[in-house]
Amino acid sequence: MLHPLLSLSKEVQEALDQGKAIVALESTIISHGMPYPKNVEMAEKTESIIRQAGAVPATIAIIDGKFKIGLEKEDLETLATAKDVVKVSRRDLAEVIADKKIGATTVTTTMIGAHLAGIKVFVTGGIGGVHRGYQDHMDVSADLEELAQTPVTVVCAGAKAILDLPRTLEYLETKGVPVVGYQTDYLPAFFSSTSSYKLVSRANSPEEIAKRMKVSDTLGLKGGLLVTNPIPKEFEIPNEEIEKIIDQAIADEEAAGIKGKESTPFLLARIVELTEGRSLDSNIQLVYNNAKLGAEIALAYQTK
Ligand code: PSU
Ligand code: MN
Repeated sequence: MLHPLLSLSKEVQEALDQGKAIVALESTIISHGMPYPKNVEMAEKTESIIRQAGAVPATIAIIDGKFKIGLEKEDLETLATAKDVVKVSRRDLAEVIADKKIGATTVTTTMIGAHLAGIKVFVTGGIGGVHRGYQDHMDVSADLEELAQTPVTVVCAGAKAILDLPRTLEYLETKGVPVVGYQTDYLPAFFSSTSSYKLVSRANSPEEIAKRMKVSDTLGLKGGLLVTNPIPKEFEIPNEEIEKIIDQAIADEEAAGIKGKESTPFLLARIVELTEGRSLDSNIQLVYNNAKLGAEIALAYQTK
């Protein structure tokens, strides 16, 4: 029986029926994470990379009072261009569905939707985390709590230095979330393929990750697994270079008095402006790289 608040595309429904590998994708990255028209190009190409790898993409959003799992081209265009798209985190979910507003799902709500639909793997660019200056404002993304309570594997390129990376790792440790370096021993830092923060977990193949997911299922552990996949070297922006830009973006944010859910979208947009689009190209490339790995993990999980 289909969940009353889910609406599945034909492609996703068939994939579920046939036990095919499926990869969930978020929509906040489209509506609040990148400018038009690169956002919609990125969304379409990410889906096609997942199909080419032999899995089925399922981009998720809130449309017409339901979790829509698997979007049409028009839905992507709407999310990429409409001005009234709500950024939906866990606390906003019931309201946006009840009021039939159009909502873009963050990492948190994409995990919730994927789990309701029975999808185990989700690909994004970067997760939210503990923001810098936490001791003053206590801004911690709900993404970290979701990773602690929803059993979906999230593939990302680590976290940006707009966040406090060591505190983010500590938080995830406390919450029991495995943070796996994909073919690396150090936390990838989004635009940069590495950082000085050592991880305690590494995997060298999609099969290894799929095996850990199965064990986690069998144990009945409630949280997800966070796979951190370094941006390919040719697209990275060196740490020293991006650090200055991030410091500037955070200073601009403080000057503008931006807080709460507006913070991450503001910083992402400001970094794109300050790098004259270079950060956007890196951001898009790391999503493509994650899409390929996510599809491989979903396939390995499905065949075990
Ligand atoms: N980090 C990025 N790009 C993004 C986001 C984070 O590099 O688009 C989005 C994701 O949807 C993530 C959300 O779940 O921002 C986190 O927002 P907040 O910090 O308000 O929890
Ligand atoms: Mn926040």
